[in-house]
Amino acid sequence: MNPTITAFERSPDRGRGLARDMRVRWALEEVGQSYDVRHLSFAAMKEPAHLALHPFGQIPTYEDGGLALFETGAIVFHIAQQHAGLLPRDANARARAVMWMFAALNTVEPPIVERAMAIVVERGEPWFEQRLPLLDNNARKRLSELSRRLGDAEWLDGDFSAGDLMMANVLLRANAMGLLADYSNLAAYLSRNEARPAYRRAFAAQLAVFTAGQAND
Ligand code: GTB
Repeated sequence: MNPTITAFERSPDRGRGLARDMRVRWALEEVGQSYDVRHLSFAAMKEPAHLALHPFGQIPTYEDGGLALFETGAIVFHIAQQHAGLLPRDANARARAVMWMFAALNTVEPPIVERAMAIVVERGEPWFEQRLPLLDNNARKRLSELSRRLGDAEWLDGDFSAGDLMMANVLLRANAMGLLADYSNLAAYLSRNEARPAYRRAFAAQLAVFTAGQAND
């Protein structure tokens, strides 16, 4: 039986791959695991059946046999532990790849998402113009620190790993706001990730859902 993930029935990102099911799809594609997708409306995400799986009423979730998970960090880590290809065998290299997964989720993603959400939610508010430079600074600070560390390396630490997968997925959101324009190595790093066949398959799969939804309108 394939694992089943949940994703937006109609993603607000219009198929740009910014919703977080993308990172789970990509991980599954990297390890060659086929999967099924249950598409949910916003209303269905708040109903008891989904809340039993995800206490915060969000996507994605992951179900495989008797296991149900939410939180993309936990899901991608689980996939990476179950299959070869996303975490190095060497124990120290493996710990560093996991460190980069946490860095993506805990350190780099928050200021990027905070800026993105403010633009959507606070744009009409009187404080928005004053707050934006602060949010901008916070996001750019992290990006410049990451840029400095990456330098001209191909991947964050040795070979491609789940750390790169998670970091690149976070950078997608930064790139969608034009924030990578000042960091050519991060832009090139993101392009390298996007060129991976597994990424392209995952991207095409989520885009197809959006396109099919439009055709049914
Ligand atoms: N920490 C959780 C994880 O990593 O799994 C966060 C999950 C999450 O934020 N899920 C979002 C969700 O379900 C979808 S991905 N939101 C509905 C809700 O909370 O009610 C976030 C997202 C949404 C839209 C865009 N976009 O339009 O560009 C980008 C990202």
